Amino acid sequence: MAKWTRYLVPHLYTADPHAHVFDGKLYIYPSHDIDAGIPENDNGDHFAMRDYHVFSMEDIEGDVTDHGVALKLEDIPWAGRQLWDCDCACKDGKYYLYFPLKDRSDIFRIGVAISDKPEGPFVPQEVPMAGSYSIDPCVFRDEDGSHYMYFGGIWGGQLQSYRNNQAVENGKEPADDEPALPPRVARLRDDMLQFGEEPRAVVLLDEQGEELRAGDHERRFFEAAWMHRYQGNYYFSYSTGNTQKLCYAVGDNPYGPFTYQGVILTPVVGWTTHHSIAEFKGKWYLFHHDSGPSGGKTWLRSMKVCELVYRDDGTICTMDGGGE
Ligand code: FUB
Repeated sequence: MAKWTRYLVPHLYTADPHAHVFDGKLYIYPSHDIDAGIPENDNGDHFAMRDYHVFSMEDIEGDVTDHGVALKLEDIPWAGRQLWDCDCACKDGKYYLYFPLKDRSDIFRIGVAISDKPEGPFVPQEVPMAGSYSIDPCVFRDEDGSHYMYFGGIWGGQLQSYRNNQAVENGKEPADDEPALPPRVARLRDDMLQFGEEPRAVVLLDEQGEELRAGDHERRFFEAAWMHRYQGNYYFSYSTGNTQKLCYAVGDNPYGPFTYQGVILTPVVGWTTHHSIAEFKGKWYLFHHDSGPSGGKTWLRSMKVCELVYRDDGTICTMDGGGE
C-alpha cells in the first residue's frame, strides 16, 4: 500500500478523478457513480452515470468541497446514456469540461461544456466535437499554451470499432501478435471546442523499440489516458484494463512515441482502475479510485489520493493498490 493514502469523499461514489490546479487551488473532476440496477457486463452498461460533481481542495490533507452538480444528462441536447470519465481545461479565463457520452445511436462521442468558473455549472454545446469517438478524454496543457486531448478505451469504450479515425463494421481488437490498438491524441483548436487536427495514434513501444502487442495484456493500453510533464519529459499513463494495472511510458514530445517504463499502481479492489497525476504545492500526487468502501461493487467506486514518488532517474516508484 502507498505510505499515505486518503479517500476523498464519503457522501458520494466517485471515480476516474482528474485533478488540476487552477489559481492555486486543486480541482477534481470525477465520474459520479450510481447504482442504476443494471447487471454487470463487458460492455460496461452498469456504469450508467447521469451527472458530474466538481470538488476542490485548498490543501491535500484538508477539507474537500463538493460544488454540487456541474453538468447533468438532461441538459445535454444530444444525450443518450452514460456520462463516463471527464476532464477540464482552462484557457483565457474560461473553463472547458470534456465528457464522453453515448449519443442516441449508442455511440460514444466526446462533448464540451463551458463555464466561467472551474466548478461550473457548465453549459454544453449543442452537438459533440466533430470527428470524436470513444471515451476517456484527458486534456493536457503544454508549456507553450497548446492543449492536447488524449482519448480512447477498448471493449465498452468502443475504440476497437475504429481504424484511422473511421468507424469499421464489426471492429475487433487485433490478433495477439499484432500491434495493440493505440490511444489517440489531437491538438485542440484555439477555441478549445474542436480538434485542431486529425487525431493521431499514440504509439507505445517496449524496451526494444517495438510496438506493444495486442496480446501483451500486462502492458498494452486499455483506457484511462493521462499525460503529465516531469523534468522536461512527457509521461503518458494509462490502465491495462483486464489486468488492472496503471502503467506509464515516457517520450520527449506530446505526440510520442512513448517507451514503456513500468507500473505505477498494482490492481485495486474492483474491476476498473483510472487515475490522474498532478503537482500541488511542490509535491506530486496520484489520484485514483477503488471499490473498497462499497465492498467491492465495481460500479460504486471511491476516489482517493496518495503521494507519487519519483526516483532520481525520473522513474516512478510502484505502489500497491491493495487488490488481488
Ligand atoms: O467510469 C466509467 C469507465 O470506467 C471509465 O471511463 C473508464 O476509464 C473506467 O474507469
